Amino acid sequence: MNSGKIVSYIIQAALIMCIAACKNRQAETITSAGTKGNVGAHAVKIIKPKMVWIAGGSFEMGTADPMFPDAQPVHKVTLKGFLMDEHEVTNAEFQEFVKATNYITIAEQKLDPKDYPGVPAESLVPGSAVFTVPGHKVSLENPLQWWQYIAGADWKHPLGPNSTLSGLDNYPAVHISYEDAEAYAKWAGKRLPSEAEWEYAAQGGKGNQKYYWGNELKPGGKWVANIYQGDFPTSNTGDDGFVGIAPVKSYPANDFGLYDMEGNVWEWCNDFYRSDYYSHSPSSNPTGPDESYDADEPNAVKRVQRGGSFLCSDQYCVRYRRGSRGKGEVRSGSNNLGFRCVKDSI
Ligand SMILES: [Ca+2]
Repeated sequence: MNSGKIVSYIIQAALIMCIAACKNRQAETITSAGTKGNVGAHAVKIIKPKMVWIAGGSFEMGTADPMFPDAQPVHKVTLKGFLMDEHEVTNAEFQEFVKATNYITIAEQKLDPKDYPGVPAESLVPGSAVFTVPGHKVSLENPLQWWQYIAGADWKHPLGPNSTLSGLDNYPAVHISYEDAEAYAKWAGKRLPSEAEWEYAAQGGKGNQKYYWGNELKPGGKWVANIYQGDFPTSNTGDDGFVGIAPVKSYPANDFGLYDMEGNVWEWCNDFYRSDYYSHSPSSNPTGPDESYDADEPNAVKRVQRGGSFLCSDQYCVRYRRGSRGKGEVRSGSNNLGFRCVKDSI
């Protein structure tokens, strides 16, 4: 189960059932990297946005791995070239957008009573889903044991109302819904990637490998992505250097010069999600189906998410592996969900 489903599930189940608890309570460089900036009350060295040119070409999209039936059949896709952010949009970058536009994210907005019949309006408090380590060993069947709807959790308060962005300027912005990511992209003169663009970029020219970086989990004995080590969800060893989210560019770039295409945080794509799309996807510059459909939640409008997060491992959520797909309701977020942008040309 990925973040979007988690959130809508949580809102529909946990929020309604446990609303009282919630009441009390988140190639081609366009600009150069490493300039100084001032965010909030502290001066920091901010990694400025940089895009790389992804030359057009053809690739095999999807995976034959039986664990991912919605990523089948594997099919050839040809794409035009495009520019892509070299890393996920950071808190510092998102803050520039909010300062310029006074944008209020979905997680900061009051929930619409029409979407939650039977729940008192005063109980529909803004918030978002936060991964919370259970105090005891749990079954992996019920994500509500490690996902909590936290009132006051949003991009500025990633772990809840008492948390801040202090020291997190170069971390990916999280609790970002599709609508939030789309608004940022428009402001920045960019757009969200198609699912095909995202996968082509993530493959980095490597083709049919188990992971985007190759066939070995730890090439040369080193972790090359921020995922989860240990006994999920109670015991994260942080063997890869990070128990939670990592700053962008903490691991090596792929052969296209892109960082963290796998692990760290899920990334929104522009395509609507349908599990059967690959069976009839166009071979040239596909942009997704005309509408979404997920049999698990047929009434939810969902877009594609890709790449997995710091909570993925081979024990749970293996969707950091090459070709696997994710999905999320367009107004939902969580503290392992972010995005990056693309554009057609400078
Ligand atoms: Ca990790």
